[in-house]
Amino acid sequence: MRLISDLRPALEKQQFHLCYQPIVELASGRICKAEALVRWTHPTRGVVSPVEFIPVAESTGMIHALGSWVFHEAMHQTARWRVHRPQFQVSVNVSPLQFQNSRIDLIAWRQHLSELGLDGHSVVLEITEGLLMEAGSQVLDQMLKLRDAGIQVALDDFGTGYSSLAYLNRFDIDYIKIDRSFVRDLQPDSPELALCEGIVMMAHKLGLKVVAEGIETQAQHDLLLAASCDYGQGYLYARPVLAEEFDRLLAAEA
Ligand code: G
Ligand code: G
Ligand code: MN
Ligand code: NA
Repeated sequence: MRLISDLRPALEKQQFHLCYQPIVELASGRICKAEALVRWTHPTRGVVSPVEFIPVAESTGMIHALGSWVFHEAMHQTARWRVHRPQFQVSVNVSPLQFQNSRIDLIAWRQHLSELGLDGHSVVLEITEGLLMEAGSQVLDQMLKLRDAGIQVALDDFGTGYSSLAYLNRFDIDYIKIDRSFVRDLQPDSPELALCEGIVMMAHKLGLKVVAEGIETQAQHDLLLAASCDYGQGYLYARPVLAEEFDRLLAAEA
């Protein structure tokens, strides 16, 4: 497949960029965080989804360089947004492979944060259950070091993997992101609502905050707010947008 050979020089050729999707506080409706989502503009195919190229980047080992680039780029933006909103957080997705063999260059990441005048709380790393499932001592060790730097962790796509509940206890996690498959079918008295309510109740008892993903309708927003869910993300508020467009979203509510 051509993607493999085209992906290799893509970083150098500056073919990647980030989009940001707002995460709103459900109670106030205000944007308080953003999720960074990487995009690749292929010279002939146009914008390629990360669903297609992240697995390629993982299998070729390029995910390490790409992951570092995403982190640096996202933190650069975060520093800009925190000038006006000191509590603003940006979350970045990390591949499980970045944790294996201690491949995340924590020293470089911490140095970059301090150069930008950012504390660790500026960033949330979104990880999937797959990482925790296979977690050996190296993964745990990296997670502890990240947390020492103040970096927070969100469990992404929650509810789609196996035995999620055990991980909540074993790992130091700050946020749960309820997978959008639960949000899609939310109705009053639906099993999905019961699940969301249960997840929120459990999370709060464990001291975690909850983000619901894929909110597309006001009815879904209202049900999640009534279920005491903390934050929401989805097309109802905004699609993932370029940083300049995100600036306008922030300015519009200021
Ligand atoms: O952006 P989009 O909505 O198409 O995202 C599709 C998938 O790609 C999501 O599961 C998301 O977590 C993943 N993804 C987006 N950006 C990144 C990234 O920078 N690194 C990794 N590892 N995954 C990403
Ligand atoms: O796996 P992860 O949660 O990182 O994936 C984020 C993905 O969800 C991105 O591809 C983003 O474009 C997509 N997304 C964000 N909001 C919505 C939404 O309201 N509906 C749907 N169907 N997808 C969404
Ligand atoms: Mn995510
Ligand atoms: Na998700």
